[in-house]
Amino acid sequence: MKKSYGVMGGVLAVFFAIAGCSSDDHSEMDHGNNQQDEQNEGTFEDGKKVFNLEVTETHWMFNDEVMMDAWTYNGTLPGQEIRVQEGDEVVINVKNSLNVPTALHLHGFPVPNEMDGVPGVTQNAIMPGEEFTYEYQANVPGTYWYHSHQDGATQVDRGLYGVFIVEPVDPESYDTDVAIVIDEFASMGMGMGMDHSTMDHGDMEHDGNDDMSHSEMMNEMYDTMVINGKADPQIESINVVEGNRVKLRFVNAGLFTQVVSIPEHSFKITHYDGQPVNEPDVLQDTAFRIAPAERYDLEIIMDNPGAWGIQVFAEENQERLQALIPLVYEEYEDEELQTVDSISSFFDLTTYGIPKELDIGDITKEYDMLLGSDDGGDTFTINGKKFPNHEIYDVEEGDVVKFTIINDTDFDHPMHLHGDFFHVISKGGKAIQGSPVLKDTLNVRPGETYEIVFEAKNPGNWMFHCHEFHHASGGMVAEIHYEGFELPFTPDPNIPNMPE
Ligand SMILES: [Cu+2]
Repeated sequence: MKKSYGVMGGVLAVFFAIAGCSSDDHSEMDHGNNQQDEQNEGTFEDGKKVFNLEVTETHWMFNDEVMMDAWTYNGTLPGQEIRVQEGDEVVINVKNSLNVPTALHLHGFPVPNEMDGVPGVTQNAIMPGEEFTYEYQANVPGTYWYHSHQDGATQVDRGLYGVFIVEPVDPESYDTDVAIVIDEFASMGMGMGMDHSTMDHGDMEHDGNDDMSHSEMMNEMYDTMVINGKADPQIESINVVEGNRVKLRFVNAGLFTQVVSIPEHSFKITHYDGQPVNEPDVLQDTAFRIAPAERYDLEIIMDNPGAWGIQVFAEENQERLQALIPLVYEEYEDEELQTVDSISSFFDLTTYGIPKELDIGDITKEYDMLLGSDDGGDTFTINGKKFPNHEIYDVEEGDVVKFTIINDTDFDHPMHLHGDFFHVISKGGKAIQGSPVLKDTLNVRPGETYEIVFEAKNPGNWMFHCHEFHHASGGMVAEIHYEGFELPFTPDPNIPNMPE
């Protein structure tokens, strides 16, 4: 199968050489009946919803040929989806059965600081054989994800992630409501699994690849797109019936900015990072970018029967990282997947939806966040500083804090603030024209400038870092410190905490 794409008037050829997309290869995923198998049901104890996650090494097959000695939660990749109801008291017991320390971060969800799961910042890492209990109240509905925050460049890459969904008290009804978790795998030494610790930033400077930039190396290594833990031709099919109302929750758990396009159906983007868009417009023939750690919820009415392939490809590594996610109507199971011929436009969150007044106070503090790189891609800085001698932004509870984020590098930086959402108020000096944009992760592309505002109402020490983990381990980490906040734990010098 070969397709060419005209992108924004330019000529850009993308070759989809996806072998065996005939339907006999479609794995069946009946979301009506089998969802139970994919969810961690948890148990009710003392009025709380309790989930147990054991972190183990697991022999994981992406398809019949590509495998990895993965690190997993309860033996699956991704970890089983955790779904709770708004208002639930949630308890997650994490048992570390690896031989390295780990920790669990609930990404995007505003947790109490001591539950944030960041080793060295909010807790000591969970040592091998040890357990840690996380407890939260699920009071903000949305699509989130959980992942390790210890040595993320190794641990998340190796499979330590899963989806966490908080259903609103009054949920909309969908015939299918499914998460699509995008990731990528470096299959070098196919069939052997790869020692991802070789991707560790420190090693790279000493392994004789000095003439190769970090991003070039990344593009060389990562060659397998992984969707919900599976690679072509075993990417699971989303099976639908004409007239269905479908909710797709896209989550990027990987390291590349991905482009997603929905073929021959109109759709709405209803949520950014789990938070609702005000009066979303109907989109068609519009691809959207999803950067590492971002989430986009889509609503699609199934009104065009066929066997469709939702396209996903890494913008900077199209040759190697591309996939089709089968979206197949009943009666079309045996057909070859059809996909879009060209991408005519890209989604723009600055003009999407309808404006609505923001209920935030006057700005009390302003900070700059200059994203830099001294050497073109090996070390990364914020305001010229790099972890562990990083920028600390001081705030007081009640502050309304504006950050001006400027990307002075050649790379995308999906910047993630822990502990709270922020409002994106302008891009390139121009105010947001559409719906308010409330996010926890904002992809700042080369040359871009954004202003964001957050209300300081969740005391703690919170990381604010790039979610391309290699950039974080290369230094792109800052912290927000609330005045007067006392560290909720005593750092143990014998525990190798690696928050970045
Ligand atoms: Cu970055």
